[in-house]
Amino acid sequence: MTEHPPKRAGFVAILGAPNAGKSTLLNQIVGRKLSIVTPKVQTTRTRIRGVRIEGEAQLVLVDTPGIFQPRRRLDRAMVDKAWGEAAEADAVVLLIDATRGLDDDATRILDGLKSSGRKAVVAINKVDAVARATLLPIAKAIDESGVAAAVFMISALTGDGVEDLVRDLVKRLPESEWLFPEDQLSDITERFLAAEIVREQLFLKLGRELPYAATVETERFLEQKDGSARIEATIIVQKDSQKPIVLGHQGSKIKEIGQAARVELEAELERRVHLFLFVKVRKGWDEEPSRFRDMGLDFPQ
Ligand SMILES: Nc1nc2c(ncn2[C@@H]2O[C@H](COP(=O)(O)OP(=O)(O)O)[C@@H](O)[C@H]2O)c(=O)[nH]1
Ligand SMILES: [Mg+2]
Repeated sequence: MTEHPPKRAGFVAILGAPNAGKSTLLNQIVGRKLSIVTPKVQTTRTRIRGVRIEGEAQLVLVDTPGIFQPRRRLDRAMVDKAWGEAAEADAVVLLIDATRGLDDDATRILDGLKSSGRKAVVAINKVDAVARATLLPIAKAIDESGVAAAVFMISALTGDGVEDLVRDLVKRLPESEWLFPEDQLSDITERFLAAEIVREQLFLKLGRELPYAATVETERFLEQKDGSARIEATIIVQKDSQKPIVLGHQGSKIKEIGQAARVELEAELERRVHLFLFVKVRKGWDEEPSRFRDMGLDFPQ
C-alpha cells in the first residue's frame, strides 16, 4: 500500500502598499485573471480569493486592497479589510515594490505586522524593473526588521521567482481537508468579475480622479440560447458633472469602455458577450452602508 502525504490547505493573505503588484501576483499564481490590474493605486477594493493546487496542498490566496494612510471612509474600509484578512489567514505574504523600496507605506505595514507580532513571508517584487544592486539594501532592511520569516525576490509580472515562493508557502499550510471543491478556482462570481472588468476600463480610459468616484454593478447576467451572455452593468458616479465625462462626446467614451471591457470579458468568460452599459448618478454612494456591503466591505463608523 502506498502512503499518501497528508492533505494541506489554508489561506495566505497578500498584503502590500497600493500598486505593489498584489493582484498581479494572485493572477500569476492561480494562472487566471481573477483580480483587475491597473497602473493606478487603489484599484482592488475588496478581498478576492484564488485557489492554487500543488500536489496534496490547496493554497487559497487572498488578494487585498492596498494599505496606505486612509482619508475617505471608503479608504478606511478597504484598509480595515486588508488587515482583517491578514489576521484571519494562516500565512501572510508582504509584497514590497522594489521600484519604491521601503517608503512610508511599506514601513507602515512592516510596523503594523511587528506590533501584531505577526511574521510574514516577504516578496520583493518587480525585480525585472530595477537594477540588482538596489535589491540588496532593501533585503537587508527587511531582514533587520525582524518581521520576515523568509525573503524572496520575484517578478509577479514575468513569473520570475514566483514558483519558489509558492513552494515555500505550501510548506506553511496546516494539515487540513481542502477548503474549496477541487475544480473551484475562486470565490468570485461571473457577475462580480463583469463589474470589475468594466471598472478596470474606467481606470484605464478615464482621467485621474473619476475612477475613484465610480463603482460598477452588474444588473443582469443572462445566458442566451446561442451560448452567449447578455450582461447589463451600471456605472455609478457621485455627481451630475461626472456623467458626461463617462459618456464622452456623443457617447464615444462609454462606447470605448464598453468595447474594451467586452473583449476582455469574452476572453475571461470563454463565450461571446453582449455588454450594455448605463451611467447613473447617485450622490454620496460612497457613504452608503449598503453599497459597502455590496462591495464586500464593512462600513466603518
Ligand atoms: N515591471 C513590473 N510591473 C509590475 C509587476 N507586478 C505588477 N506590476 C505593475 O504594477 C502595477 C500595479 O499592479 P497591481 O497588481 O494592480 O498592484 P496592486 O495594487 O498591489 O494590486 C500594474 O501596472 C502592474 O502591471 C512586476 O513584477 N514587474
Ligand atoms: Mg490590486
